[in-house]
Amino acid sequence: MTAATLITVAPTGAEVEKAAVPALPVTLDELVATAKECESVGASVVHVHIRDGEARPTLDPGRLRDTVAALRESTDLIVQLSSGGAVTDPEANRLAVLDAGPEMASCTMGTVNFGDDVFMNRWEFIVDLHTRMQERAVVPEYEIFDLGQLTTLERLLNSHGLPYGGHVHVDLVMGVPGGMPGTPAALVACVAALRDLPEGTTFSATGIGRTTLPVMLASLAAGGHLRVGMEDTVTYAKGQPVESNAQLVARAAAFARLAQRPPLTPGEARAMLGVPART
Ligand code: KMH
Ligand code: ZN
Repeated sequence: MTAATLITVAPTGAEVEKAAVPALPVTLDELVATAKECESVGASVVHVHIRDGEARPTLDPGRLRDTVAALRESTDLIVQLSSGGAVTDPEANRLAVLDAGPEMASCTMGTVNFGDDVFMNRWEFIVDLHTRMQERAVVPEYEIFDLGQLTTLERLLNSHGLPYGGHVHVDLVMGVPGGMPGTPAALVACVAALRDLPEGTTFSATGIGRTTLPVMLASLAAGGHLRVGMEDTVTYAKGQPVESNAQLVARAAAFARLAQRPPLTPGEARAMLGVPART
């Protein structure tokens, strides 16, 4: 059983609309303020999607660079940029995310239906992303939306080698309409499949929408880590909108402490994930 808990906050995402959820952080100032609050209550990684001046998702290279710099200056959080972007983002723009110099980036292990859309991740694109991360010293977090994507990860590592840093960390994104369900049974099936990945592989899990709590509790029980945030859920409890990302991180940290697995600090998280210490 892992001794402590990595808590990742995914504060914004690409799908939730600011107009519908005013508490969603979309400007750089809002994102930095959110990140600081989340760090203070137990987050050690921030999974970042950014928005443009009209709060629409964007992969604008200048904005991404400014975001990485601002988060590094204001927090000690590990900055993980999303290479998934929005379902409409072209592959070239998603690859170019790495040019912004993040410590980590997400790397999704396959195509999945995504509500009424399709989140495209061709094999050749996955290989390109993985090898560019190796070359640029970016530590991946492998995003898993369905069980078979763990087999794709095994294929990737066998054919193209370990990620930069040598440690394999996966994030189970559960409960997306079109992907695996956000249930303890599905999580246990994924945990069983992790046995085919390199020794020491770690996992986080997040449940979309109302699957947040069962996935969080199942992950803690199975020795996993946690991702929470308004990218994944905007309802705290029935009829109660999420007030802030920090509210979700504080709840995750409280559950982690109850499980006798308190939150990792960012420094401890870097050591676990193979991300170089900050100098
Ligand atoms: N917005 C989704 C289409 C990632 O960040 O890498 C993709 C996503 C995964 O959120
Ligand atoms: Zn994301």
